[in-house]
Amino acid sequence: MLRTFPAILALALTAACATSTQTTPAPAMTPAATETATTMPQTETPTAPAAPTADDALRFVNEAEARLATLNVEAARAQWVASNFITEDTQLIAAKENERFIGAGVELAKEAAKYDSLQLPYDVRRKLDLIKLKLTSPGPADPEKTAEMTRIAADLEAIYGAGKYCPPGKSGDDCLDIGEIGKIMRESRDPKRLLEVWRGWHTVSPEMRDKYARYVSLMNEGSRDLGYRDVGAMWRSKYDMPPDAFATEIDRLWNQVKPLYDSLHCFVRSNLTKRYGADVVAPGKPIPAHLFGNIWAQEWGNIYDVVAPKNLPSAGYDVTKILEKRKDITELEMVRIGERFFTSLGFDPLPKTFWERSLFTKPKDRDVVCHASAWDLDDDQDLRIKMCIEKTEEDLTTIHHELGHNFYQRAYATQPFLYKESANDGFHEAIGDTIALSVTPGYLKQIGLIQKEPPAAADIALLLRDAMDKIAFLPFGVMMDKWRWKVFSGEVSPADYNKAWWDLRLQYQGIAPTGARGEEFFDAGAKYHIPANVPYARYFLARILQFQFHRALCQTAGYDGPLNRCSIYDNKEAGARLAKTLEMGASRPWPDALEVLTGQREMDATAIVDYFRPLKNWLDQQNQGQTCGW
Ligand code: X8Z
Ligand code: ZN
Repeated sequence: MLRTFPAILALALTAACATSTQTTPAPAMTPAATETATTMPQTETPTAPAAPTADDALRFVNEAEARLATLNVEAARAQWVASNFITEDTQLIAAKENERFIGAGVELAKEAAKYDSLQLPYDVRRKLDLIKLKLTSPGPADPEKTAEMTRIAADLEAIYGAGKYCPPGKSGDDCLDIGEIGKIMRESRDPKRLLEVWRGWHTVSPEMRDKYARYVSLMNEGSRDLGYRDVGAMWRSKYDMPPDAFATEIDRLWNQVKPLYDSLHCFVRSNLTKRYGADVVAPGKPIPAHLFGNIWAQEWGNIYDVVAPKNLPSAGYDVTKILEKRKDITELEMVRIGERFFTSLGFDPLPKTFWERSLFTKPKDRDVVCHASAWDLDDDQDLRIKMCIEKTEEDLTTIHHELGHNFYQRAYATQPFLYKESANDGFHEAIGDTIALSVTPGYLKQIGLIQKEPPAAADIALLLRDAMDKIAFLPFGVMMDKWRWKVFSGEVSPADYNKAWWDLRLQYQGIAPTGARGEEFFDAGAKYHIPANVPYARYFLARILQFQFHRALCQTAGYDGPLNRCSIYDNKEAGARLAKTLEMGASRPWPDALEVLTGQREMDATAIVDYFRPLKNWLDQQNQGQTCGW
């Protein structure tokens, strides 16, 4: 989505802005001196344009900030409507607004580069850098090409949003949308049915293939105009470090957690073999992609029941079953539960308009983009989520995730427009998840969802259930952008899109499709963030960061015990520390924000590794005698 507005989006900017018709510089940014006619050359002969000065830079930044802020709000509103009512017209309107935004973004990014060699005050320099990096999909200099690019972008997202699998001979209501597909993946244990539905969903994306290839080429053209090697290099430049250093950073963090993933993979595979037989899940081989309870095999918690040993002391409750039974807990009430966690930390309740304007459940009468997102429509108080909530544990977690975006947006609402962003995009994705880590058995008991807290002996079961979501996700979080980086750089050409996709799925996740997946398919396109062009390294970073945040906030709360039992619910000290970090927005490089929250200046996977250490030891015992790997 957006590109800007929804915290997940990507096309243009990333936060919506305030009322935004301001055109005058904010007082703090007024030029120190104004050039007058007497300082201009007094000659008739044509001269080279005067070299830009620090005052020019300041004036430019102020004007650019005001202009982007205005366009951002307009594009956000058009995008909101387009995602809530998928029609030809709403797509065209959204594409048009996006085109205006991108046109301005490109123009301003080029202009910003003119000040590269000047010595400037901190805020002016930082804002110039942010202007240069604001776009996720930079448009080519030719306005017609930018128009084409934004139409393709709207089209791709609409194809995904309206996508359905129609079984042979079926049509209309008998076709399955992503919500129905998700339910079958979650609940069915019939490998034939799972494979059919898995293949069914992947019929949605082949029509995206040519459009996507063109989209990539147009974005690349735009990125080169701005001085980047390709769009991937531009995306990797957004982390206050050189792009190659960022790629190395991802590899470093991945190598810290890989042993944990390998142990989990080994354990899950041997139990899937027990369940489905060696002819379906072959020992020592990659695991078939359709058996994980999730259409993308990105989180595996839904098949916990298939892999957990019967003799393992259990947690004794199942949040999905509790939600199904509790008629008083509606989808809206699930959002209220999430909100109450934030208010317990000291944050203000969400505004009335949040409840009036959000989309909480799937409308019966129209296509909407159901992929969950959080929006900031006016860079101030008009916050919303858009979700097709189902009464499951997974969606309760996602609600916390989305609200994390909204509370972040509100915390930085007092910053100037260009700082209305997270410290880095991994921070935005990590906040709600950090809160969800505090949804412990103790907390569930406190809010009356369960009656009894499970004993310490249930910790392995609890950790295993968590790891099947959190640890299983990590290689998926890495490979998504590894694929795009290769596509953007040209290392992978359109003729090899699918091959490269499955090579990376194999290399990182140890999974494989059942049956050949040739180039007539475009399996990457069956994952929302590819057609929606949302960068994905952020989610990998968020998985690492959220444990680092959780550890630090639990320390702040004075907690001393196993981290999987720590909840910061109702702790105002932890809330204040979190709020202080969120309020900074993007005003400082991310290590500064990380230091405020955790005391550390580096992203550090030891928190997630320590959290799961007892499970890792247990898994390694279980795996004895197995041949792990693939
Ligand atoms: O896209 C999301 C959020 C919106 S930012 C629902 N997530 C990633 C995904 O679904 O693939 C959250 C976890 C990873
Ligand atoms: Zn998110």
